[in-house]
Amino acid sequence: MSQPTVAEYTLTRLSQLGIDRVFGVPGDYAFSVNDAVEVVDGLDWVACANELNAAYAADGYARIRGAAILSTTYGVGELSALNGVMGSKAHRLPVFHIVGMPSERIQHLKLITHHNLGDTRYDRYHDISSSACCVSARLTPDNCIDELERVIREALRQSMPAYIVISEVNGLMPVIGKPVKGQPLAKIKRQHSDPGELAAAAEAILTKIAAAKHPVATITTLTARYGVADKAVEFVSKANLPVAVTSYDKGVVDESLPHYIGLYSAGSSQPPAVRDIVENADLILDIGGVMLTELNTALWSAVLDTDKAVCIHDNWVRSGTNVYVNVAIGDLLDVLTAKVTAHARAEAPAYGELEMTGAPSDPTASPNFYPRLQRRLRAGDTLVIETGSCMFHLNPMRLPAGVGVEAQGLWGSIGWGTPATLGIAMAKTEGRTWLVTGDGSHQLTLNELAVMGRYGVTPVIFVLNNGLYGIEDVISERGHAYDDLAAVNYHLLPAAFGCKGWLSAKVTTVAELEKVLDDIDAHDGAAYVEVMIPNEESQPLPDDVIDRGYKLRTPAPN
Ligand SMILES: Cc1ncc(C[n+]2csc(CCOP(=O)(O)OP(=O)(O)O)c2C)c(N)n1
Ligand SMILES: [Mg+2]
Repeated sequence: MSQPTVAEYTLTRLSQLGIDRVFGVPGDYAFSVNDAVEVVDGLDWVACANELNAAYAADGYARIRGAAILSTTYGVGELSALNGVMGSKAHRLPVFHIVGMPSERIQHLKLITHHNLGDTRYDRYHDISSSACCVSARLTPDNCIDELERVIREALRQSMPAYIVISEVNGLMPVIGKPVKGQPLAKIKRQHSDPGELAAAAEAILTKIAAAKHPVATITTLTARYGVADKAVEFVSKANLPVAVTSYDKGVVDESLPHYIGLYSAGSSQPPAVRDIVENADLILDIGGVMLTELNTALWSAVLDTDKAVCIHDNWVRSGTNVYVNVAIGDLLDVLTAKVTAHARAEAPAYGELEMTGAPSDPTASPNFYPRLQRRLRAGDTLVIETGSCMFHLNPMRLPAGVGVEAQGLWGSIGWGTPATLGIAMAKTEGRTWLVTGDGSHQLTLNELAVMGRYGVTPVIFVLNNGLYGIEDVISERGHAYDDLAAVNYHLLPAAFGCKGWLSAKVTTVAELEKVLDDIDAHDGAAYVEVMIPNEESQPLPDDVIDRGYKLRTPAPN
């Protein structure tokens, strides 16, 4: 068999991880990559509406499959994708960003071509794009096989994006050397531990658990990124520890588990008793490393004693002032699970469904929308939560058994949710993908609906139409014109974008909402619902909330 080209080999090798789509926008410098997608077995091209959307879609896909491929062109394409790729870095997702660039013949002759700044410097974007990644490589026929092994290993070890540059001419040349046949992601050991540090960390943690009277565990999304979320749950189940998650980690634990006590969000914990359980615990076993951002701690109102916490990070552990390094999170969970014994555990506080409110003729509003949504989610479904007011309703809401969540609670780039829903829905093999997005966020990336329609993706989308950047209106005090949005007839968009077989509706009353939810239950396809939400919900707010939000009170110095 003849040798594959650099572009073909790169895509083949990455697809062996279990990736079956390439999200991107074509470009003449990237044609070798674009063409290769058409000939590599098991890979399909997803033609996104723009590179930022493609990056968000790849991010969503990587959340479900563990890794993703993004393909853009030189300069204009890769730079447009940058916000999305940086978000994947923040959220620890191995997205392989493959960029086509002008050929070395052009570069050596110092010719000026399009997407260049006119100065014949062809390396200008490398540092910018690679800063959104943890590893980068410029592939040639000679280095391709070795370099790809290095790039894949590092991206998986750090669970972050990788930047891969292939020039037009190199992309079409055969690789030199013996191609490597890779393994699916689930079979790859991504990190290795130092045996002495691993044993010492495990011993220290087991001793602390045995001595604790009121221990509590937290599990974060980092465990899912390394494919060890199930191990974390197995460990806390065997140890019989109560488990809380933060907003940032919503959905990483099945919320129907008996060990699950609820959302820890300092002063906004749900149920509220979770705050005391976590803050008064004599041991907080933090599996994955909780993010102490303002959004995750009700504006830094958390009172967590780090002396009482043991933090298990991706490859290191902190227990009080002891730090253990080169301890892989998966290895540690294996040792802990094998050795831990069950602890006595108090009954979890009551944490039921949201209360049903609203008469049939009442206008739709948050208090009557969320309880109805909650009761429609089913095991196997994924709920995508966009940044905006909806997260303050959805994060405290208890998820039905077997429902997962994806959100962008750290990077928080509005517009992420719609294309991420495309990627998530394409990556999932069962269950529905539900998106809840504000209208303002949706406006940034709603052209991705056409892509969903084209590829037959069937999400259920709720666009909350309050005519405002509502959450910003909350923070920026009331009534600023810059928070007002153009009036869009959202429910007409699926038809305009050519989405066939989509159920589409606008709901203004509780009766209409209930009817559309019944219709969605009975409909085996995509649905798009514009839900009218009164803009008064965003204001007026108590002055102290505005004050805390707007002035972004920073934590007091220690
Ligand atoms: C890319 C980007 N631009 C701007 C912001 C600032 N921002 C955060 S939330 C938000 C408004 C969201 O409005 P909408 O989606 O309508 O949700 P609502 O709160 O009204 O329900 C804005 C502009 C951001 N986070 N990301
Ligand atoms: Mg809005």
